[in-house]
Amino acid sequence: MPGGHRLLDAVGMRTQVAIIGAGPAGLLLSHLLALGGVDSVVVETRSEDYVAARIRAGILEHSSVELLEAAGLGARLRAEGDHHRGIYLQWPGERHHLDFVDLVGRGVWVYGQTEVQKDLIAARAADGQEIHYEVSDVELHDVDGDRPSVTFVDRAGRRMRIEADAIAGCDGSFGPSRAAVPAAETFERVYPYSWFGILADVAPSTDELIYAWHPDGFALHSMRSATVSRLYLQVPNGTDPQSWSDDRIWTELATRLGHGENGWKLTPGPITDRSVLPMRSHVRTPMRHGSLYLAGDAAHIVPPTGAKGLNLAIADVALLSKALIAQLKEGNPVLADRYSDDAQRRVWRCTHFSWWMTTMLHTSGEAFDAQLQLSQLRWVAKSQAGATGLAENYAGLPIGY
Ligand code: RFL
Ligand code: PHB
Repeated sequence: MPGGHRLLDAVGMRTQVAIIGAGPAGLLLSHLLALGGVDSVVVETRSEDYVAARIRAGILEHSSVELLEAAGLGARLRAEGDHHRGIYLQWPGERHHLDFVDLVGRGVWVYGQTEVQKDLIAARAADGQEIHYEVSDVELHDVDGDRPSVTFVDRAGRRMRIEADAIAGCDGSFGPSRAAVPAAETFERVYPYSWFGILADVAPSTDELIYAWHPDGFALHSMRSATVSRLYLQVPNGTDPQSWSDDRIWTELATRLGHGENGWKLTPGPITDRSVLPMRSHVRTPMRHGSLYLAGDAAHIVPPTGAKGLNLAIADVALLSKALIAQLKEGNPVLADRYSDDAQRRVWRCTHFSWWMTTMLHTSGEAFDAQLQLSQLRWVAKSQAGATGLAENYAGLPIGY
C-alpha cells in the first residue's frame, strides 16, 4: 500500500506539536507554544510570500490586540494600526455613530490580516521556527493514540514524517484536519449572497467603518491605512468579479453608501484587488479527537459581517496553547480535555453575532424582511440597550468567555 511504503522510507523528525497550516492560527500557535517552552514544526502547502499577501480580514478586537501585545507582537500594530472607537450604521437618509468606547469601554483596531501574518512570520523567523512551506500530500496518522504523526512531501520532493505528542489542525476550511475528526457534528447555514470586495489606492472617505443597509443590497466601507480603502458590496452568488467595470463598482458603492446625503462624498480611486467571497456559517464539533486539536477556520467559518473570523482563530489558539503547554510541560490534561467545550462557547457567540449582523444588513428581496431589518436597525442605533449589545459583541468578549 503506497501510504505504508511512504512511512517507511520518509525522513523522520520529532517534535512536541505538529502544526498543519501557517495562517494566523498556525503561526500564532507556534509562537505561543514557544513562549511556553513547547516545540513545534509547521507545514504549509502555500509559499511564504503567498500566505503573507493574502488579503482577508481587517479588524482586530480589543482582546486580540491585548493577546498579541502580551506575546511581544504588538510593536508595529501600535505604530501602524489604527484604533477605532466604533462604527457607523446607516440606511437611506440616516447615519448613526455607535461609540463602542463610550458604550462598553473598548474599541477595535484596523490592522490587516496581511500585517498580522507578516509580524508572525518575522517573529517565528527570529526564533528559528521550523516551517516547511510549499509541501504536498499532507496526511495525519494515529490521531486516536498519543503518538500521532504527520507525513508530507517537502518542496524538494522528499518524503517527510513528523512524529509528535499532539497535532494542531490549523489548515483552514479546505485542509485535511477537519475530516480526521470522525463523527463530528456539523452545523451550517449558506447565505444566498456573496461579498464583492475591492482594495483601492485612495484615502478612506470616512473616519470609521460604515455598515450600510440599502434596498439594492448591503455595502461596507472599510480601510487598511490612511491611503488604502477596502470596500464591499452584497452581490448574488456566482458573480464574476471581472464582469464588473471599475465605474460600475464605484457607482454602486456611491449609491448604497449614500454619496451626496448630508454632504458626504465617496472618493473613488484605482482598484488594486478584487474578489468575490461566498458567505456561510459553519461549525464543527468537537474540536478535538484524541491527540488532534482543530483551531481557526478548520473548525468554524463565519460570514465576514461581524469581522470575527480572524479574531476567533486568535481566541482558539490562545486557549489551545495554554492547554497544550499544561499537558506537555506539566502533564496536566484538564485544559486539553476542556478545550473543545471552552472554545465552542465563544465560537457559538460569534456565530450568532455574525449571523445576526448578516441577516440584519443584507437584503433578501422580501418587503416584509426589509421592514423588519429597518425596525431592528433603528432600535440598535437609537436605543442604549440595542447599541450596547452590538458594541459588546463587535469590540469582542474576553478571551475566556
Ligand atoms: P487560514 O488563514 O485559512 O490558514 C490556513 C492555512 O492552512 C493552509 N493549508 C494547509 N497547510 C498544510 N497542509 C494542507 N493540506 C493545507 N491546506 C491548507 C492554507 O494554505 C493556509 O495558509 O485559517 P486560520 O489560520 O484559521 O485563520 C482564519 C482567518 O484567515 C479567517 O477566519 C479570516 O480571514 C476569514 N475571512 C475574513 N474574515 C474577516 O473577519 N473579514 C474579512 O474580510 C475576511 N475576508 C476571509 C476573508 C476568509 C477568506 N477565505 C478563507 C476564503 C476573505 C477570504 C477570501
Ligand atoms: C475588512 O476591512 O476587510 C473588514 C472589516 C469589517 C468587516 C469585514 C471585513 O466586518
